[in-house]
Amino acid sequence: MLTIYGVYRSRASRVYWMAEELGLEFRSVPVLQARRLANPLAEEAPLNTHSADFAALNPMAQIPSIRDGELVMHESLAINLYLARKHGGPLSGNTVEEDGLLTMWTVWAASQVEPHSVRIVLTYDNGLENSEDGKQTIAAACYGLRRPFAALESQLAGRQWIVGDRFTVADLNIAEVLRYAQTETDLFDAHPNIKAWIERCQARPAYKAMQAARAKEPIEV
Ligand SMILES: N[C@@H](CCC(=O)N[C@@H](CS)C(=O)NCC(=O)O)C(=O)O
Repeated sequence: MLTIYGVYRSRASRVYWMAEELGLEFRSVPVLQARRLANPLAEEAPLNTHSADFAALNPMAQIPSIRDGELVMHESLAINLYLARKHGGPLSGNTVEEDGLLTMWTVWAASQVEPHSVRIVLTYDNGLENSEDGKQTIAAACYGLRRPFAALESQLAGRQWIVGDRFTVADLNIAEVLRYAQTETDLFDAHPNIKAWIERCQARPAYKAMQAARAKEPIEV
């Protein structure tokens, strides 16, 4: 059975959403971000990204990781590409060419979008969104997102989904990376194709199931 290491309040959310989409049975092993703990190396600390047991599994010291049979994998977006390819169906590529496009859009999300969107969500996580520094960070991140938003807005012109005519792993991966910027409603209002598309993605039952599980997880640890 697939094992997912992580918590819903982390980038593991992407993998939990994917597992729901594919209807996979999975086991979840809670691993917290070390930064959320006062003393992650304390003997009584819950399993976290700095724990020796987790380091033995993932030397990158980040969540999520998965174990699937003999395979151990890290990197949320790559894990989702693997799960899509392994389990097939509409979320994966129908052809080698489609597969190439799913990879292209995923790499684009990781390299062009996430460095900016993550700065926004971390500013909110740290409660700094109303501070001068926080406002500047968010403004700079929105500026960095202008080209990626323009590119995605044009890709979605006249289409419902990013690759092919159906929801795929590319939609899921990009929607999760863009979720980190969703507090910036002006940005989404200025890009109606993206706004409607992310609403379609987030209306999916599997997304809602992931969010329901996430809501049950404590914020304070
Ligand atoms: N590119 C990696 C990034 C993983 C990552 O940064 N995960 C964060 C949680 S969202 C983490 O584990 N941080 C370690 C920590 O805060 O101690 C992925 O997408 O899986």
